Amino acid sequence: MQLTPQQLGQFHDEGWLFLPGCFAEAEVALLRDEAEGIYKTNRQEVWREKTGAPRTAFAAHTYNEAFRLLGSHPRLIRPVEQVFGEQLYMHQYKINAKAAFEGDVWQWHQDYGTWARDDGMAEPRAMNIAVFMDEVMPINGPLMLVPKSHKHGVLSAGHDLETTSYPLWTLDNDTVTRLVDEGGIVAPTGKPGSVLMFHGNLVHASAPNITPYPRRIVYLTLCAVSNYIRKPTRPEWIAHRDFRPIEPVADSALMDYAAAHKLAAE
Ligand SMILES: O=C(O)CCC(=O)C(=O)O
Repeated sequence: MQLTPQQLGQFHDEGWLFLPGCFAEAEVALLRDEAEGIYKTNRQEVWREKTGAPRTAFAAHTYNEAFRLLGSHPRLIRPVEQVFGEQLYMHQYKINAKAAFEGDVWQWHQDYGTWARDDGMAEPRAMNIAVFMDEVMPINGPLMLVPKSHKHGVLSAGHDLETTSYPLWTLDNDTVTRLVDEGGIVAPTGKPGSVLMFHGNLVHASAPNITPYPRRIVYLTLCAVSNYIRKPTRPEWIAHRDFRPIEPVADSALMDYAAAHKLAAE
């Protein structure tokens, strides 16, 4: 999958791009099933909300075949390679749960702020590409983005260790207000299988999910190989040290695996 010049223009100008219908229901249904299995384990990679509900599962591409195939999927890898003009490695991999009733807030932040401060990443030549596993609606805690905020570089941030179970470098209200005055806020919504990519410096957040509808999203953090992290402080399963370039699998690989999996279950 290649981005058009118009899509690349929107990404550079606005800092985000929404690509509906990238994955078929059979592919996404498999991922949902596998995610539920992972959330039920007591692996160290499964991070929980203060209530005990799953918040995120890290590094599933290293121990789960379906998520491994997604992590090397050409529909995700090729567009990001196109933006950075080089091959990519996986810096981080998360399956965020935003569980029904219990999914907690993600405060306003920039991802590259964390990658630079905690992992020693040299430049914002990495980005998150999100795959919706559930329908993301205005009511179940969609990701909110501040368009154009990526043009302001790394903003000063405080390390919030209190608000949720997960430490995050967060922005103050004045900074967010100033950026929203300029760019507004968008909250892309859509069906399972939609994909959202956004610049590492784009300011974003999401509200708690108090609805009965889970909002599970997989995030691949893809980093240009030449921009590998120099001073990691977080565990390997949060900030990976395998800097080998990702070789994309066949476009049909996830669908083939989903079909085989379904047959085996029957
Ligand atoms: O999944 C969400 O709602 C937010 C996730 C996020 O902001 C992040 O992982 O940096």
